[in-house]
Amino acid sequence: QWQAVHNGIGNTQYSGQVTLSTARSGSNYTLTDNDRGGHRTYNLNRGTSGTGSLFSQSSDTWGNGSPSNAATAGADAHYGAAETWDYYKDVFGRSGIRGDGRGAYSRVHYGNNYVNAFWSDSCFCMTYGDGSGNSKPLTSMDVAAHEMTHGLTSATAGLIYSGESGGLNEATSDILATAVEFHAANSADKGDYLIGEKIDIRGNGTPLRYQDKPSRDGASKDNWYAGIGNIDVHYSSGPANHWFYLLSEGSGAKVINGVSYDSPTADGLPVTGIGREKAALIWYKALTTKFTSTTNYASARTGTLAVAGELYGTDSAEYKAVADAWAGVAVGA
Ligand code: ASN
Ligand code: ZN
Ligand code: CA
Repeated sequence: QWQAVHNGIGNTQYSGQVTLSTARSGSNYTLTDNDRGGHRTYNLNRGTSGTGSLFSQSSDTWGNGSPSNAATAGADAHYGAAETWDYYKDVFGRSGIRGDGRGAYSRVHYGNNYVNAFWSDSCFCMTYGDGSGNSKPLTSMDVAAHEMTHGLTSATAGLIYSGESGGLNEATSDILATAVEFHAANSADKGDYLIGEKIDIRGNGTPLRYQDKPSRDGASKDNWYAGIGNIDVHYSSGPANHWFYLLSEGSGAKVINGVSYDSPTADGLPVTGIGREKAALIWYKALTTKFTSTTNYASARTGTLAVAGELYGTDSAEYKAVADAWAGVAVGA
């Protein structure tokens, strides 16, 4: 059924003032995005089951930038879902997480002081806690894109969430989270190679993860080693995140959007970057055409090299950079 799309205004906590696609229902507006498969955003109001209530109000201006206003987290989540949809569509020609034109839905204000966010295949939805003190909801754009990308991985390669495939599953979510953030070109949330830099999950202002040198978080691994499959998937993601940074930007020190990076290589040899767009495209095509549920680091190398060969040729600079970046994270031939 056809419903006119309205341009609401979102006053988000993390991404400034943004445009939100909304719909009209009787005398109210709702957070329903009919530009993007009917994606809806719901308020759990600290509940932990069901959908709570669809955000609905007489004004089409949502939130005020403060977490004490319930619609603020709704605006952030609705925005993050829209930017992720647009990135998949604009860059990969993919219509939604499952490629079928259908929007997922978001639930915010899950539980009390809940410091996490998660994707669920069974509800085809993502869920966000309000964070510590219910004041740092986990609704930043990169976290939204990370969670939605778990849905994409599940619908495609199906990388099992343990062992090396689990690390690759986590890295896929971080890689596309970064790609979405840069693509959005939001002046209040500029692109970076950091994950969760807005949500202050550690309480000291540092991000959750770093892609230039994953060990900056104190736990993630920069390079592959035998046995990396035995650590938490959020740490075994390190080498693939590091590979993505090296392939995008190259090795060495660099400042991007005011953030300083320094990416060393495992073999001490330099890597020349090919740009983030090509790096993300290679990963996406490998995810959707080469990877399977049991892909490990060695087969991720093989799969991404095969994609680079198909896209750019085996004599190309891109093919060489993919190989060099894997060598740079100690994944060899
Ligand atoms: N936020 C976490 C993640 O997406 C939830 C989990 O551990 N699955 O990785
Ligand atoms: Zn994850
Ligand atoms: Ca980020």
